[in-house]
Amino acid sequence: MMKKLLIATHNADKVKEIRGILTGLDLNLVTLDEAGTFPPTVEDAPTLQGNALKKALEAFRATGIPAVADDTGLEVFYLNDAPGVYSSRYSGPGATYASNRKKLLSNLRGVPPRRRAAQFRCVVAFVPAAGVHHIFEGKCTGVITEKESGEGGFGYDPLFLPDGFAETFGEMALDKKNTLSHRAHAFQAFAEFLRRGGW
Ligand code: ITT
Repeated sequence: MMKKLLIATHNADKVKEIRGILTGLDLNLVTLDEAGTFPPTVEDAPTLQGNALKKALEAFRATGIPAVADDTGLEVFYLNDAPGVYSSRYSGPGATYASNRKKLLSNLRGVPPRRRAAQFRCVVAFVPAAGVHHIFEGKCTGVITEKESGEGGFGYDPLFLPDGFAETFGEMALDKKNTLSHRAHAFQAFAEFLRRGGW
């Protein structure tokens, strides 16, 4: 029988990417919305790993289904790695993708391209059973552009130019982002663990 795996995120953009990365694995993927209703995880851990694990654990406890979650942060070196673990709430209560991008651009106003280096870091936590967890990590380095380009992707994508490429994640086809992104690397490591019989 196909194994059931819960994708423990409320972010539909992430679900789309994770489904794309995990295609080809013999898994029955279910989303939080399909698994029932329970309170969202309060992401109050000080690290990406802490929040990823909290999301996966709470989803597993609420549903009994083996659960995987990711917590992702954009680390801008000029800003001492901010917004980092606060990426989703960077512009304060009621933050949106657009207001977060605006705040990032304003905090980098006048900073030249060579000092705009950044990386996305994605930590994946997998809870297959009570008392067991596994952690996987992926990153993608690049530069924060001076203006938004592209309508694709989500979050900070229109401002992130991955190293070695001429288009931002916002301009890039999803299939392509899914071969080189932080999330792709982290979930490919998870997929490799599954293929080797880790679960
Ligand atoms: P869940 O916790 O339900 O998974 P979330 O959107 O809150 O959803 P995170 O805490 O990991 O997820 O989000 C961090 C923020 O970082 C997210 O809201 C986006 O603004 C941004 N982000 C995450 N992954 C990204 C990506 O691949 N490209 C661009 N921005 C991304």
